[in-house]
Amino acid sequence: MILHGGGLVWGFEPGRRQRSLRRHAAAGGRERRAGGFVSRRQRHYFSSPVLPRMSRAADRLKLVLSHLDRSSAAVKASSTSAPAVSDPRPHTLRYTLDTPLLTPEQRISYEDDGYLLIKNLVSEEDIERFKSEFERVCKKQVQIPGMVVMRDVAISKSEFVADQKAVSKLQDFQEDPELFRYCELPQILKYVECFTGPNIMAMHTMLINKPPDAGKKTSRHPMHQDLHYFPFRPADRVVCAWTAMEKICRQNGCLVVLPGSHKGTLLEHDYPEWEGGVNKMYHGVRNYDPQHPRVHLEMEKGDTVFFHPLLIHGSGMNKTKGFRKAISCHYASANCYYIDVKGTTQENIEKEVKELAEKKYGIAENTITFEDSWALRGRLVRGERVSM
Ligand SMILES: O=C(O)CCC(=O)C(=O)O
Repeated sequence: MILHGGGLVWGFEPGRRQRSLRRHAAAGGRERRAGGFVSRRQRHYFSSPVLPRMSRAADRLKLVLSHLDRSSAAVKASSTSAPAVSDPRPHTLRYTLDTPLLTPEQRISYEDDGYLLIKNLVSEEDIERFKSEFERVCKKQVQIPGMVVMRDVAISKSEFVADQKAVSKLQDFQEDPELFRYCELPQILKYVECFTGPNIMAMHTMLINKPPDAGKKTSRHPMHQDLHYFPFRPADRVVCAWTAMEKICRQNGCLVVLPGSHKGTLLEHDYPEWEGGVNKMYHGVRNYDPQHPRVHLEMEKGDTVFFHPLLIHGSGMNKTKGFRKAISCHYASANCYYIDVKGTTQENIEKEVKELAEKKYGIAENTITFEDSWALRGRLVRGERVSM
């Protein structure tokens, strides 16, 4: 799209594009989902491998949309609240795929910022069911093979009660049919597909029960990139879905993201040197720009954020007396491939994961690889298990 002589003109079919944008605006974005807004030609435009002037075009499209008369509900429902980090270089649309679901604004938002927040995606009823199952696990009424029940470093050393209040996270719930329903929710998968493509593996599952901070700031999650934990690529075909199980705000420790950081590389991670201690496996990114703009993702129950595995993110301290719950799954395209992390910044996490897996499965040293530990956990949720 080129702003030309004060008017809005696309590189092709200018008049049609202009009318189309206005129609879209008048319909508050809904027309897009019916397939009417993005024509086949426009879809082709968005999927072209090289899009010169894309950065400028993206900014201009945002500007135009923000000036058109759109209903505020549509804006809230379709986009993120993050300010875009603008990249002056021309670049390709590489992080999102050509599917009919995402609006142009949503695609551009994910491309620029590395995350996309969708309001009200998971129902109250489903969330209550996940909460009930979480309680059953905490009370040991169900035992799930392979599931890791983690405790906050401050709480596990105290005299804290032995029910769900002692549990800060469930990890690897892929064998729990009730919790795993989250990973198979069609409304989640239809978004996931926009990043992974049609063959989808659920690779990593978590239910996070961030406890009230016991005064040592250990309820914080250090800033990190999830790719640090994953020996599979390409990173752009991996995405996390993270759903708020209640209202999540700065007080109870919402997610904090550095928009645009997904465009960087995987950085070195290690345990942060926190006075009060740090939770097991909570590695933090070593060197990132402390001046990089931050966005606190305040979310309502059922809201879901999808984010790229290179996006630098973490979560704050829970300063309330309640537990802050969220459920998440990392998905990867089943066409991804495993890499050898020897000689890379991921060696430290490989070592730790292998040791943990050996302990968990009661097996001898060096009988399980980093790759095995993921291949064992991964479950196909849609399409065909090609290479994962
Ligand atoms: O839910 C949170 O507090 C942060 C979770 C997170 O970033 C992670 O486990 O990778």
